[in-house]
Amino acid sequence: MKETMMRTCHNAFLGLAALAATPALAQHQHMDGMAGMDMSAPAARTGQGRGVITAIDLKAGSLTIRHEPIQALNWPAMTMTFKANPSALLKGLTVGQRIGFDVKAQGMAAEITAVRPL
Ligand SMILES: [Cu+2]
Repeated sequence: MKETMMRTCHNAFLGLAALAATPALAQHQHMDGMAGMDMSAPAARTGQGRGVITAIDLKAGSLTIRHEPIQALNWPAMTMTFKANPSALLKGLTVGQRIGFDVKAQGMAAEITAVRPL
């Protein structure tokens, strides 16, 4: 019992301490639906991913990718929408295309900063 409580406290502390570098999974999964939530501003982190484009929104300058796990960001595989920065990255891309990409994540916002056709 004591051990369980210790572990719980320890994990909670680690979770808080790691927020800047490694947002909790739930935070990432809520990225699309809780954009208005006020989070403290963690440092931007970057990673590289691979996945298949499932939607492109030229008007919004965004694309949706069914991506593989991104270890550098501690993200599991999922489908999510990214802002393309710059939006010109979307030029020439097609739905169903498999790409490699660079992503910059800061709090609830995630941007694609580079795209490489695979
Ligand atoms: Cu994701």
